This record gives sequence, C-alpha cells and structure tokens, in this order.
Amino acid sequence: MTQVDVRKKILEANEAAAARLRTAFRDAGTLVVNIISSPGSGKTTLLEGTIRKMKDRFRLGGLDGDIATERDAERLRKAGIPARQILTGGACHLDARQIVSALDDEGEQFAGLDILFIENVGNLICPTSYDLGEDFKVALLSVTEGDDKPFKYPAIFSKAEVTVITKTDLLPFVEFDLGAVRSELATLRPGGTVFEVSSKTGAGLDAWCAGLEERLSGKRARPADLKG
Ligand SMILES: Nc1nc2c(ncn2[C@@H]2O[C@H](COP(=O)(O)OP(=O)(O)OP(=O)(O)O)[C@@H](O)[C@H]2O)c(=O)[nH]1
Ligand SMILES: [Mg+2]
Repeated sequence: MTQVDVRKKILEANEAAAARLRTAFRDAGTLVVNIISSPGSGKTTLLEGTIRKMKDRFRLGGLDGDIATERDAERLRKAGIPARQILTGGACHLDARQIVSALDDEGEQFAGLDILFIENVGNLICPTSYDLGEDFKVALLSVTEGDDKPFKYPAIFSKAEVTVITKTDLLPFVEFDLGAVRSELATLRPGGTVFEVSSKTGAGLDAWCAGLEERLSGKRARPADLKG
C-alpha cells in the first residue's frame, strides 16, 4: 500500500467517525467549535475569557489537544467548566476517534452541553484536514505572529468560517496591517466572520460571545430534516 493510500484510508476513517459525532451533537443540540491556531496565539486564554462571560447562562465543556501536559484542561477547569485533556502522543492534530473516546470516558459531565469547545493542538497545518464533527472551525491569528500568516497558510483560513484576530492590545507595538489581513481573509473565505479580540483588556469579547450565542440558537432553530 502506498503512502497516499494509507493517508486516504486514515482520512476516510476519520470522516466516518466525524459523521457519527455530528449526528450525536445534532441530536443533543450541542454547538461544537474546533479552535485551531499556532502555539501560543491565545486559544486557552480566549476560552478562559469566554467561560467567564458565558458560564452562568450556558453549559460549556472543553476538550484540549496537546502533545504533552494537562495544563490547558486544568486552566479550563479552574475557569469553571468540565474539561479533559487529550494527549496525542506526538501527533500534531486531534482526530475524530480521539473525541469519541474522550466523550465516552467523560459520560455524564459532557452530556447535554450547550457548547463544546475543542482546542486543537497548536499548529496551523495538520488540524486543517481533520473533521471532528464540529459545526465550524475557528482560526486564531495573534497580531504578534505577523500579518503574512493567512498568505502563507491559506488552507486553514479558507476552511475556518470564523477567524479571531487576537492580542489586539499589542497592535501599537508590532507591525501588523489589519486591513491587508482582513482583505486576504475575505478572499480566502468569502462571507466568513472576523472578530478582533484582546483577552487582556476584554475588547471584542462580547461580540465573539454574541456570535457563539447566535450560532447556538441558529443550530437549535433549524428544522430536523435540514440539520446536519
Ligand atoms: N497581550 C496579550 N497576551 C495574550 C492575549 N491572549 C493570550 N495572551 C498571552 O499569550 C500567551 C499564550 O496564550 P495561550 O492562551 O496559552 O495560547 P494557546 O494558543 O492556548 O497556546 P497553546 O495551547 O500552547 O497552543 C500567554 O502568555 C497569554 O497570557 C491577549 O489578548 N493579549
Ligand atoms: Mg492552549
């Protein structure tokens, strides 16, 4: 079997598991958000801020993919939601079967959530190809990474329905052309949504949370035969 055949088989198995997850999430009315970015762009910090704003009104849960350490799941638990770390043993992305087994292990804690956040392994390339049964992918781009990232890593920014530009409090200190980034994102993902957020100052967090609420209501309002 060639390398191409093996990769195809892996992706097909992932698609099958993701389709089963999507059906289960649809039946449960859970909105699932797959968050992807380079290491250190601010995924966990954005989730901590989101949890502070939403946890009193919504049942939230988190799955955190990492190569090593329980640190991110601990941070989310400390912020007040059930969270589980998935250690990938060196792999640079999460796959749908890991999500299935994490949810099987967690049982009740993760049943009937309003929103499940999946923080993928910090990487702009590998997680792009793996469907986790999510409603949509969110790409984060911090202003400290450089404004060339959507040009250099177009696949993730075209697959993500939502891009969050993070660490905007640092804009005065770095060279980052917001206009050029927004225009490239519009080309890569026409009709996509872009939020600008600083988890440090809280700027933009309300709009991001309102976007999540809107998506959750939209998912639950859709007639059963159109849900997917
Ligand atoms: N100034 C500033 N720093 C931030 C902001 N958001 C996150 N940080 C800092 O950026 C660093 C990385 O943040 P994390 O949230 O851990 O990043 P991450 O994407 O979860 O990282 P990995 O899980 O390792 O991929 C931390 O030192 C945060 O305090 C922000 O809005 N402004
Ligand atoms: Mg993290």
